[in-house]
Amino acid sequence: KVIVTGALGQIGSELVTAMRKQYGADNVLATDIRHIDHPVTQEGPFEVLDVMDGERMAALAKGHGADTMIHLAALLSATAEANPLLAWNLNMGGLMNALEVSKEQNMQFFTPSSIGAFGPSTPKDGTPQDTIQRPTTMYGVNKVSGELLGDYYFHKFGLDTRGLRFPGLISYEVLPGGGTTDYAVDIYYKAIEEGAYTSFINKGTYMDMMYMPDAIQAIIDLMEADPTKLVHRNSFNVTAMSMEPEMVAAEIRKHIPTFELSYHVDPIRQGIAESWPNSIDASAAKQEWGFNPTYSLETMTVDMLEKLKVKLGK
Ligand code: VAH
Repeated sequence: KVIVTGALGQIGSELVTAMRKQYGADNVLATDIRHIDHPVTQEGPFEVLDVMDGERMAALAKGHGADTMIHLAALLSATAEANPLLAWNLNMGGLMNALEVSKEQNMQFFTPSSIGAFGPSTPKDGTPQDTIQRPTTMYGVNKVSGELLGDYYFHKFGLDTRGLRFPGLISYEVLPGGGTTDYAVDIYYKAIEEGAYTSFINKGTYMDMMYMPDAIQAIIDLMEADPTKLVHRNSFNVTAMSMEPEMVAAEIRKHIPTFELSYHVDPIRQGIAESWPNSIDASAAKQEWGFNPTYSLETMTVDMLEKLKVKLGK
């Protein structure tokens, strides 16, 4: 039985649906800071939860009889950079509550890290699983702290904590909120809506990306992995592709030949992007629990454009 925080977010909205299909709807309690009409709130148990309220989190987990905590509620990189103190309090306060509740109720624990956990002094190409992590963003500080806390609760209390350093995630269900990699989602929406996109990330800026179905499968595969095989825990590098805006545009033009890409670089998010790796190495995830992404830039583009045409009624 699973409890999910941030269940209405970009990852949560799809993970809840997938887990309800796999484990039974009633076994997955979705929570988020507010209620909206959505399959996540309509197709299984849902409760309003502010992750800063540890008491209510503990009560909801206990009432549900949860044995697994999926903690997704957080502010993403650009939002965190604009509100660093709020980001520290929410990202770390929420995480500590989720770790403490999981420890008290002996739950298996998952929370995402990010390529944002790396910084300018990290090797940018083929970024190793174990390497220097001195991020220069508040989000990155949150993610490195989160990784260290996850390993601490594992070594100190035996809590079964596991995590993934996600690249930019691309999906058509729920928009990411306030991320740096969001250009790679926006570009597909605008390609359908306007046939053109003005990117806030500059050409030639490489970042790791992955299609959401692969991210969801990676969470489920990691959580079901044989713990005796895990050398690492918080958190595994995972990625499916390394790309920059021109590459996405070229792929879109195979379907919309007149698609135009222009640039209006946002110095804040460009700065964040340039502090992150170009391409990380996911071999530890592949070796320790069989990580195996299935979508490439080409097949992701076909699926994104197809699904968005329907979603946007074009
Ligand atoms: C962000 N989408 O842009 C998130 C993610 C690696 C990127 O952490 O902040």
